[in-house]
Parts: sequence; structure tokens; C-alpha cells
Amino acid sequence: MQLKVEDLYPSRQEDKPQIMKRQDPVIHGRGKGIPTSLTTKQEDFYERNGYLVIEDFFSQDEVSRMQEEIFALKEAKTGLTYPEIITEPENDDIRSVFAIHRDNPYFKKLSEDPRLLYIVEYLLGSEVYIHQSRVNYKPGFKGKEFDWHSDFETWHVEDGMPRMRAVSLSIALSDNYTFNGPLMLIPGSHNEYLSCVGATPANNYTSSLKKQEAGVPDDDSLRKQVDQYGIDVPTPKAGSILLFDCNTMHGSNSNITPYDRNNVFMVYNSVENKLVQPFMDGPPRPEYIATQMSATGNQL
Ligand code: 6CS
Ligand code: FE
Repeated sequence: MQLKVEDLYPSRQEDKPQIMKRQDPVIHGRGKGIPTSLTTKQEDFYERNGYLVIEDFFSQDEVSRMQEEIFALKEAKTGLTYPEIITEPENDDIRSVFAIHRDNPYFKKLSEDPRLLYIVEYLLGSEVYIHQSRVNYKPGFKGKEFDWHSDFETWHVEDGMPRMRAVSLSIALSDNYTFNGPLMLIPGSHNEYLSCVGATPANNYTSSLKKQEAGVPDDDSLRKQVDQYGIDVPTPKAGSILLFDCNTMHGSNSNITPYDRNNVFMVYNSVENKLVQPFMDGPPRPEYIATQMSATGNQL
């Protein structure tokens, strides 16, 4: 039975939205003597904007191998029905494959790559584990949008993630252009928590990974954030990484161009931020979406 703790970030409980202040540091490892490969300039950019792009992080050979892996995965899973396979809302095209760090030896090893840990352990100020991993395929002509959202709002309410001490690391496996549905982020939004309206439907995850309805901020709150902070649309090339704080507001448009936009996501959570009871009525989401770690640190 998961621990019940105080809800510092209530959402989907009131009938009107609220903008709350962040109650957690952005960079948890500062002053703890944790080494990192991040430069001061990179660290400051991340703290100020809630995201950071590092171009040419992986070699061409590594990118080619990852591309082979994700296309083999897509080939092998197309037409099959597994909970980890999420198809597009309007057809059977694969939109995402979850739990690749668990099911694919190559991505398991990648999730533990010291070059990645050398960054995320500093940002999170502790040892880390994978909260969630996935491949997001956004094929040319067909890839659909991801509405604006804060991942933390979902991971807090539906998975029981207590504090803002997780980071998503996206690996670009195709070139991002302004026009093929790249990730759009609201720089600085990570410092505000948009508490959403509307209760969470039972088994929400069975539809929310196709198209998110609950936990999508209202238009007025979003307009306020965009008016204040603007929208950044980084266009990293294949082999780059994009790190973004769990609470940075982001979304992406559909892809009507011929150019795929595929990426791998590894979501790292601090071992000091393990999931507790979800902050909603009902059970936590399944393991392939949200890793449940026991108090002793083993995956349940
Ligand atoms: O619900 C989730 O955990 C997933 N949904 C989105 C749109 N982003 C984060 C994560 O993959
Ligand atoms: Fe997201």
C-alpha cells in the first residue's frame, strides 16, 4: 500500500483553475558536491527556462543504432495489441511505445549511460531511476499533436509523484524543424503550477496517452503564460538531447510534412521522490507508465 502524503500541488479538484508557485528547487544538486558535465552557462539556461538542448550529444553510429532499434520495434509491434503500444487516435499507426528501458536491452543500457547520469543526477541532486520511458513516433504526414500540458501535473495526480524532482530527457532520432511537429516549450513556466479543473476519469490513461483531456490547462491560464513567457521551439538535429523539467509546460503540433519526428524519452526521477498514493481517487497507473519503487529502492 503506497504512503499517503500531504498534497502540495492539488489539481483536478476545484471548479476553477489556479496558478500556484513552484515549491521545489529546479536544480536540486547545487552545493551538494555532485559532479556534472554541465557548464555553468548550461545550468543557468536550464534553471531560467526549464529546459536545455545539447546538440551532437550522441555519435552518428549511436544514432543509427537507435534508429534501427525504434524502427525494428515499430515493425515488430505494428498490428499487435499490447498496453505498452499506443496508437494514434484515428488509426492504428503507432504513436508511442512505453517501457523501452524495461523491454529492450539496448535502451536499458542507454538509460544507465554514465554520460546521461552525469547530468540528471546533478539536476535531481541524488541517485535516480526511470519513472517512465517511451519512443514517440511522429511519422511524416500522420503524426498527431500532443496538447499543452505539464508532465508533473499528470505524474503527481495519476502516479503519486510527490515533488517536482524529475526530468525528461528526449533524444532526437530525426532532425527537428519548425514545421514537423517539434516540442514547443513555454520558457519559465516550470516555476508556476497550473492547477487544472475537472476530475480524473477512471482508467484515464487508456485514452489520455492518445489524446490528453484531463490535466490540460484552460485557455485563459495558458494564454497568460504565453503572453508572459512566449513559446520556444528548439529544432535540435538527430543525436541531440533536450532536457526539460517535469513541470515545464510543453506540447507539439501534428506533423503534416514528409519528415518524421521520432524521439526517445527517458524520464528520470530522484530516488528521494518515489511515488506515493496518487493524488486522486483510484489506483495508480500501471507499471509500464509509472515505475513503482519500494522503500528499499527495488522495482516492485
Ligand atoms: O501521461 C503521461 O505520463 C504521458 N503523457 C504526456 C503527454 N507526456 C508525458 C507522458 O508521456
Ligand atoms: Fe509530456
